Amino acid sequence: MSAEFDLVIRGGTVATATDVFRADVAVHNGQIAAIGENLAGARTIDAGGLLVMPGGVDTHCHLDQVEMSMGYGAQDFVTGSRSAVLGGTTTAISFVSHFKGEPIRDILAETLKRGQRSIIDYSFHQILADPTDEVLAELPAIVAAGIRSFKVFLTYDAIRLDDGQFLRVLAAARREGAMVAVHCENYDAIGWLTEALLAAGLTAPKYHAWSRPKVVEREATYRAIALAELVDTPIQIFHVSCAEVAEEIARAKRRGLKVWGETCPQYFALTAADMDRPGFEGAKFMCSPAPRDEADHDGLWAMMRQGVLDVVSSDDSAFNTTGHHAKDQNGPNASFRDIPNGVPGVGARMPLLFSEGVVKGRIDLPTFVGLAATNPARLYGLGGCKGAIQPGADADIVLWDATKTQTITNALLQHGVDYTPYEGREVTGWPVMTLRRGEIVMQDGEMVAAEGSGRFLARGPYELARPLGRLANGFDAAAYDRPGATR
Ligand code: DUC
Ligand code: ZN
Ligand code: ZN
Repeated sequence: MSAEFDLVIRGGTVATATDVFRADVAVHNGQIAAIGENLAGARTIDAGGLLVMPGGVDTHCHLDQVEMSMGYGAQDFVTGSRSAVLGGTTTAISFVSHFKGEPIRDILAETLKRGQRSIIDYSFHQILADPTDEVLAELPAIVAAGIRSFKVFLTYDAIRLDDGQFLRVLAAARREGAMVAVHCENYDAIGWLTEALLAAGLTAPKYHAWSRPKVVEREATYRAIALAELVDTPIQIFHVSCAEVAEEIARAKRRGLKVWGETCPQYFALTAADMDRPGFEGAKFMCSPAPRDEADHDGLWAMMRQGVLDVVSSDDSAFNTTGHHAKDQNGPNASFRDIPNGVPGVGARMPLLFSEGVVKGRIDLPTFVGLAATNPARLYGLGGCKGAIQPGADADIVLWDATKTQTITNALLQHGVDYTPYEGREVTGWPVMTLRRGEIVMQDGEMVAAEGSGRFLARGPYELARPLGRLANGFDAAAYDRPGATR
C-alpha cells in the first residue's frame, strides 16, 4: 500500500450526527480526505477502542472579551483555547463587545488582535448594545469581515435593548443575512424582584435565582420569538434553562419559524441549590439565567432528544472567585446584585454532555455529536467545514475514550480560572487526543499546539441565516428602517 494520505486514523468507531460505524479516516492537507477501510497514510494513529468524532464547536464562549456584561472575564484566548482542546473542542465563537454611545470599529480591531493568540479556530458574534444610525451603518463592513451573527441582551443595565431597539437589530440582521442570538430575560421584572428581595434583606447568592425565575425567561423568549417573526429574521435563543422556555421554541418550530435553541451544561449539571452553599461558595455557581432544579434537568434532556434544543455550548463567562475583577470584587458579603455572574466551562462542556447524556442513556451518540459539534457549526455558517467527519471538512477530530472515568478538578481543566463549578465530579468518557486541521493539538491531557496557531473563521452568507420570506401583511418594514432613513 502506498501512502496516499498524510495521516490515517485507523480502526476507530466513527460517530457523526447521523451514524456510528467502524472506519479509517484519512487526512490530507489538513482536511478529511477519505473515510473507508484499509486506508494508507504516511502516518498512522491507532484509534482502536476509541470513538472518532468531530472536534467540538462551542458557539458561545466569552474568551478575552473586551468587557462582559458584568466586568472583565478571567479567560483569555490562550487559557480558553487550551482548556477547549483538552476537552475536545476545536472551534469557538466568542464576542465583540459594544458599549452604548460608542462606535464598534476600535473594539472590533482590539478583539481581532486578541483572537490571534488562539490555539483553536475561532470567530465572533457582534454584540449590539445601542443600534443607533451610526452603529447600524457600521454593520455591513462588520458582516463583510466575516462576523455574520449579532448578540443582543434583553436585560442588563448597560447593554440591554428595549423592544424598539431589538426590532432595529432584527431588521439590520435581515438585511445583512446575519443570525441573531438573544439573551432572553425580562429586564423590568428582574429589577423589580431584585429591589424587593434587597428590601426584604434577602441578599445571599441563592437569591440570584429568586430574582429571575423561569417565567421571567419564558416571557422574554416568547417576546423575542414574536418580534423575530414580525421582522422575519432567524434567531437562536441562548442558554435555555428549562423545558418551559424550550416549549416556546418548540411552538415556533412547529409554525415553521427559523428559531433555534441552545442550552449549556450548567442547566443540566448544576441546580439552584448549588448557589445555597455556605458563605461565598454559592457565588461560584451564579450565572444567568440561573440554574434551576433537579426536576428541570429531565425536561431539558427531552427537549434535546426532540431537537428543540439544537446546541449545547459552554457560555464560558468566567470570573475568578477572588481578586481583581473577581466574583468578590464588591467584598465577600456583597448582595447577589453586585456579584458578577457567569461560570467557566469551555473545557468541561463535552465531557459533561457525554457523561450526563450518552453514558446515562439520556441521548444517543449521534445526538451528542449533533449538539456538541455539527449543529452549532451549521447554525453559525461553518457547516461542511467544521463539526463534521466528512470528506472536505477540516480535519478537526477528537479521539474519545468512552469508558475512561475521570474526576474533574480545576487543575485538570488548565483554564484561566481559580475554580470549576464541577470540582470533584466523576465523569465517564474523556478525550485522549484532539486534532485541529490534521495536527495533534492535545495528547493525553497535554496541550501540544503553539499559541496563535488558531485561525480566524470569516463566515460568509448561508442558508440558515436567510429570512423565510414570510412577512406580516407582506410589507417589508425592515427595508425602510435603514440608517439615516426618515423615522
Ligand atoms: N449571558 C451570556 O450569554 N453570557 C454571560 C452572561 C450572560 O448573562
Ligand atoms: Zn446571555
Ligand atoms: Zn454568554
